[in-house]
This record gives sequence, C-alpha cells and structure tokens, in this order.
Amino acid sequence: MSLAILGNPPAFSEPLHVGCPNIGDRRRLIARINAALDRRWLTNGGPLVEEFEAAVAAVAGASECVVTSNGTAALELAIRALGMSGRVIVPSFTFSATIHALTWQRIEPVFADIDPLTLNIAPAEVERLMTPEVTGIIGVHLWGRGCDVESLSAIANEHRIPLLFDAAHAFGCSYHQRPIGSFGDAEIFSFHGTKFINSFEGGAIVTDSYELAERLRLMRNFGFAGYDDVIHAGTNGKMNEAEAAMGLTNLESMSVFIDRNRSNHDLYSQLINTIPGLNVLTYDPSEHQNYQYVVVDVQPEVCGLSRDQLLQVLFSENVLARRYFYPGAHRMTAFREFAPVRPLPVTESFCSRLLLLPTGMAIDDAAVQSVCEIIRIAIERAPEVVSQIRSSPQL
Ligand code: T4K
Repeated sequence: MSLAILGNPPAFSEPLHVGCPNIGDRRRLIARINAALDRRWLTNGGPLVEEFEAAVAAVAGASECVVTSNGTAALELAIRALGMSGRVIVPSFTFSATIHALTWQRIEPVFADIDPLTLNIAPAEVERLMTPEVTGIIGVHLWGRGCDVESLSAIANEHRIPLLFDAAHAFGCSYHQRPIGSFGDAEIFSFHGTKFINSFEGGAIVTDSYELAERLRLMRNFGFAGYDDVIHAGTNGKMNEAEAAMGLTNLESMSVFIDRNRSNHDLYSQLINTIPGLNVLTYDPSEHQNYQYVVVDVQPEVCGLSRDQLLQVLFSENVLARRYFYPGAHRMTAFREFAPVRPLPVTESFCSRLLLLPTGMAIDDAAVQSVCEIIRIAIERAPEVVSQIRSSPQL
C-alpha cells in the first residue's frame, strides 16, 4: 500500500468520491425518457412526475407528495407555505442549504446545538432558545438517523408553531418503526445526484395535509390556477420528466443500493473500529436505514492524527473524503451575523472530528479494504505523517 504523502504514487489512480452517484437500469431510464419525448410532455406535472410523487409518498408513509426541482427549493417552499417568518430554530450542524432556505427569505436562523449521542438538534436547546419571535422549528435527520420527533413535536405544539423536518438524508429510513416522511407538519427530501436515490437534481415535500400540499403545488408553479390567473405567491420549483424518469428508475433499484451501502458500512466498521481512536458511527439496526453515509469519528489524542491530517493523507491517495458539515453553519461567512452569543460546544466538537468516507455502488469490498488499509498505515506511522504534513505546506 502506497502513501503518496510519503512520496509514492497514489493508491487509487482515479479519485474515489463521497457522493458518487448510483445509477439504476439505464435501459429502463432511456425507455422512460423516450416515452416522454414521444409524448412531447417534458415538464409541468407530466405523468412521470405524478408517478414519482406517488412512489415517494408510498416510501415516506405520507398521503401527499409534491416533488420539486431540488431539496433546497423544497425547503424554501415548505418554510414559506408553513408561514415561518421572523426567527426559526435550526441546528447549525447541517448542510448550508437548510440555512440558506431561511436567510434567502429574510428569516433569521437561531442556531441550536446538537445532542452528542444522536448528533441531531437537542430539544432542550430548542426550549432554551424559544422566544415570542420564533415562528417555527426545523429538525434535520442527520445522516438519516431520526431526530427526537416526540420532544420536538411537544415543543412545537406547546408554542403553536410549525415543525418541519429536513429529511434530505433520510429517504427510506424509519424512526420508531414509522417511515421518516410522516412526522411534523411536513418533511423534505433531496434527490440530488449525490443522494443514494437521485433524480439528477430533485427534491420533495411530503405531508399528510391536503390543504398544505395544494398550496405547495400552486407555489411550485408560479401560483397559477388554470391558464391565466395567478392566485398565490409562487416561483418555479418544478421537477421535469427526465428527472422523474431517473428517480423512478433508481427507486426500482433501491434495495440493491441499500444492500451495497449496508455491506460497505459493515466492512468499514469491522476494519476501522479495530484502530484505536477511530469509530464508525452506527445506525440502529431495528430501524429501516439507507446507510448512505459512512461517518468516522476521529479522536486525535488516541490515534495520533487529527481528522484534518487524516483527510490530507486520504486526499493524497485520491480518496476524496469529506468533512461534512465543517465548520458548522454558524461559522460560515454568509451566516456569521447570526452566530449565537453562547457557543455550540457539541457542534464545534463534532465539526472538528467527523470524516465521511466514499460509499455507494461505485465502491466495492476491495475499495473499502484499500481505504481502510491507507487509514491503518497512516495511524501506525502517525508521527512520520505529521512531520511530513508540516514540511509540505501544499498538502
Ligand atoms: N439539507 C441537507 C441536510 C442536505 O445535506 C442537502 C444537500 C440539502 C438540504 C439540499 O438538497 P439539494 O438542494 O442539494 O437537493 C453535496 C450535495 O450537492 C448536496 O446535495 C448535499 N446535501 C451535500 C451533503 O453534499 P457538495 O457541495 O459537497 O457537492 P459536491 O459538488 O462537492 O459533490 C459532492 C461529491 O460528489 C464530490 O466529491 C463529487 C461527487 N459527485 C458529485 C456529483 C454532483 C460525483 O461524483 N458526481 C456527481 O454527479 O454538496
């Protein structure tokens, strides 16, 4: 095994990406796209979009599904349709899109810390941050692991404010044996190319409220009712037929994708958890999981390398691991004005410790073994690696 950081060629000649797309049966995809071309109906609620909405609603256990151009648009539409304004409580430990969807609408994010066990928004923090200006709560089911839905629902009910879940990572997952997608006032999914089920770009809002779904359908299509009249504030948040074709085709391979993710996750855990100071985050096996993220917790004081040093080693071997969601939204330039007065110690800690490794259909057992071997050698040679990194500022 080479360690390019020590002067050898990289272990992988081609980059291994976190988020390398899964692609289902190409012939089925092309057939669906050809049918759309033959129909000459490409977007604006075509039959493939309707079929995809029904399929997503079924997986999510929700009665209504409104698919959108992407997960960010789904968040923006849901936030607006639920009447959120002023201030909204949200975790900082999430992808920037969760926060953008608020600030884009001039809503102030109130950053809450996370629970150290679940890494999801901590209900006690939400209670602490509640003020009369708060008009909503957004929970994020990070890595597909469900939030404390009961506590968050109780807080939202007590304050009579809407509860939205960003379930961008959680399609196909369950919480307390109920499908994620069936909680709060609404939940959103992302079907971006990097998600285990993708529609190239795409998103969805799922809810049990027909009235909310109807409003969202209007908002997604410029507020049009019929040909001429616009009866609601709106935008263009539509998914097109080619995207729905991709989504439907990938859904047909969902169990294959999950099996591969689970097998990669198991193998990574087996090999990495034997290395002192490294732990792969677990998923509750009693729940449905999509296993689409392999998240490693790095304890530098035990293993001798920081998360960022390990990341540099992996990059030098062409393993493009990621440090989602460093540095925490509250530390990002665009959101700094909303930084909390009190620190977010749990968020800060995990921001500096977590590393995501490549998985999905493009990663097989041999690739997992090689990635783990790189990590094992790097930890074994930690002092040498540290001094190499120090003397090579370009790394
Ligand atoms: N809420 C949460 C909690 C989210 O995580 C996200 C998105 C959203 C909301 C918003 O949903 P969308 O509006 O995106 O539907 C990526 C994804 O772009 C983003 O969808 C995802 N979360 C986030 C966690 O990861 P970046 O900035 O890291 O993307 P990028 O372009 O660096 O791609 C990630 C990796 O995937 C790279 O290593 C390259 C590889 N890749 C990517 C694409 C698009 C490929 O190999 N092939 C590809 O086609 O955000």
